[in-house]
This record gives sequence, structure tokens and C-alpha cells, in this order.
Amino acid sequence: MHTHSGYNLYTHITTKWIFDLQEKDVHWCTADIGWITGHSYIVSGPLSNGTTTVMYEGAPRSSNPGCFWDIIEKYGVTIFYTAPTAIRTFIKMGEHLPQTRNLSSLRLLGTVGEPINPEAWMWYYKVIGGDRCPIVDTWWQTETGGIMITPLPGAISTKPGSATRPFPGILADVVDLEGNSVKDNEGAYLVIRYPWPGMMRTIYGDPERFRRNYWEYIPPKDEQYVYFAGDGARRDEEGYFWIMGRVDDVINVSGHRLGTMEVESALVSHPAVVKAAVVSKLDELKGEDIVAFITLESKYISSEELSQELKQHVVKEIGAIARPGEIRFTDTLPKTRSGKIMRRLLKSIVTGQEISGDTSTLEDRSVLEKLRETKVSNL
Ligand code: 7RM
Repeated sequence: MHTHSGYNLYTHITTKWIFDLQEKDVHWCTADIGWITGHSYIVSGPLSNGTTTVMYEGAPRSSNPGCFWDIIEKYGVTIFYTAPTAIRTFIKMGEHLPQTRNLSSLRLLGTVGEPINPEAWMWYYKVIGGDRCPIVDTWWQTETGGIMITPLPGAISTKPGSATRPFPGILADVVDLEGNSVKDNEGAYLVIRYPWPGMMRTIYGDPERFRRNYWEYIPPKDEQYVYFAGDGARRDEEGYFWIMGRVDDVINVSGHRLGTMEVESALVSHPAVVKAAVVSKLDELKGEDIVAFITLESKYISSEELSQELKQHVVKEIGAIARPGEIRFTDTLPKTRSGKIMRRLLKSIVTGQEISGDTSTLEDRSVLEKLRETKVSNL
């Protein structure tokens, strides 16, 4: 549950400062308008600032190659805000598509929704931004209403893969389960210490759950409650935040805790891999074993050899403990319309269970059938 004034104030000021709004800007946030990123950065933030905002219904697909770049050229888009999953799709579609359009109107790029792997960041910077546009990697949630950790273009230098520093007025921290701040570069729980205008006020109809999940997960110290975001993170020696993914997506292999996103990021750093989704399955020896669903770059074909090579690649990037037990090649992954992988569904497929629970947010329902078949081609 959000409030009119707090939500609108917060989307207003974050849009103005993070996108460094100028009189002549044409702002395009490619999110689905039915999700929070669309509410905040297609509608509320841009319109309350009197900015020209592009509204487009659709996702990048092979049926509309080049469409996104046509829109930028046609409307002279100056600010382009999209998700890493979309960027990886653009990479797969090929750079000849953006390269044959005039993208010189662009001056600022943004990302949201998940950590961006450095390779995708570099591609975005070079091929879309023409080596000229800063990238703002913005961390936030439906619950926060607007952007919380982000660079301010021109003021905060960026590091590919880091959302950099908290927005002015936001007190973010990384703490252990007792609520104590941890040392630099130690991975732990991402919290916000003070309230902010855009914060959610409760969960509609379930105030108890609001308390439990967000305010009591990390116990208060001296009556000081902290907001727990549900994400793991580390802060480096320069105060830059590196988001490690949802803490409930942690896999325990032989007593070692691994973030699914860590393993996914290692996999997509291999040239053959465009998308990766990692889940666990129970394993008698290791406790849990890693199963990786992989979408390949179009010029690669799946093989036993490649499967071995990818496993070895993860060992090289993270260590032997993270070696996936199983690799499944697939053209599609179950995603929401905002591009989030629905790991819960992948897990049901891996464990051979019936899909239970809500699937109404699934973007493409035919994906599930296709995924069940991946076992057959598993090598
Ligand atoms: C805006 C939105 C929220 C979750 C959040 C994170 C992940 C979002 C980033 C990110 C790394 C980012 N709302 N997330 N932005 N992770 N870097 N820049 O996505 O409610 O749908 O999702 O998304 O795990 O908790 S959301």
C-alpha cells in the first residue's frame, strides 16, 4: 500500500535528479506499465515533472527486431531506461539492429530489475550509448516506491555491476542477523535505517505480514526498527553497494551458501550464454545440487562438450563448490512481464512436481510445457 503524496513526491524527486531532467528531454522507460517501474517511471515521475514520456506496449522479441531502436530514432529519445534481461535479449538479437539506426539523441541510459553483469553493461555502454552516455544502475523495489540506490549522473562515478550509492536522504546499510553493520565487502542483509517518502505503508489486508517480513526479520535494537529489503548485498571500501540477489534464493551446497545470481552471473560471463537461471534440487550427498537452465547465443548449439565447458567455467569463476550438477539448454525461461525469473516454477520442473501456486504473473504460459521437455535434451 502506497500513499498519494509520499509516492508522488518520491517518484518526482528521484526522476528529476537521477535522470537529470532537462527541458527538451524525451524519456523512455520500457517497463510494463502494470508493474511498479511503469507506474513510477513512465507515469508518475515523468508527468509530475512535465517531461515528455514515451509509452510503448510490448517487449523486445524476434517478431519485432529493431523496433526499440526505431522508436528511439523516430521520437528522439534522450533517456532510455530498461532492464538487464532486455539488454541480454538485444545482445542476442545482434548489434546490427541498433547500429543501423540513429541513436545519437540518447544522452543517458538506465537499468533496473536485477544486477547487470559487466559484459551486458559494456555492450549497453558501447553499442547503445555510443561510449558517450552514463549508465544509472538503479536498485529499488515495489515496496520502496522509487529508486533507492543509484548513481547521480556526472556526480557519482560508476562501476559496472554496482548500483553505487544511496540516493540523498536514504540510509542504507548491510547488517548481520542481529542488526550489526558488517565489514566492508562482507555479504549480508541489505537494510534501510530511516523512513523515506515513497515507502510502502503496509501490506493491504495483512499488516502482520508487513511487520514480520520487513520490520522484524532483523530485530530492532534500542527500539530502532530497520527495513529489510529481502536482498543480500555487500558494500565495498568506497561505500558502493553490490546487490547479490534475494536471500531466499540462496542455495546450500555441502554447507556453503551460494546466491543463485552469483552462479547465473558466472554463467552469462561465458560467451555462449545469453541467459541463465539457477535453482537447486535436493542431493543426498551435497544437501543441495545446482541445476542451471541456459539459453545460448544463436550461433552456439548445445552439446555435451559445451555443457562440460560451462560447468568448468563456473568452477573457474567461483570455485569447485559452485559447479552445477546439471545443465539444461532451453530457448525460453519462465518470466514475469517485468523480466523476473520465476524460480519457483523452475524448481517444480526440476523436482518433477506439479506446478502449484499462482502462475498469473507468468508472461508466456507455453514456456512451462517447453521446459518440461528440457530433461530429454539434457546431456
Ligand atoms: C523495481 C523492481 C525488486 C527486486 C529487488 C532486487 C531486484 C531491482 C535491481 C535489483 C540488482 C538492481 N521492483 N533489483 N533493481 N537487483 N540491481 N539495480 O524491480 O519489486 O519487482 O523487484 O529486484 O532483488 O529486491 S520489484
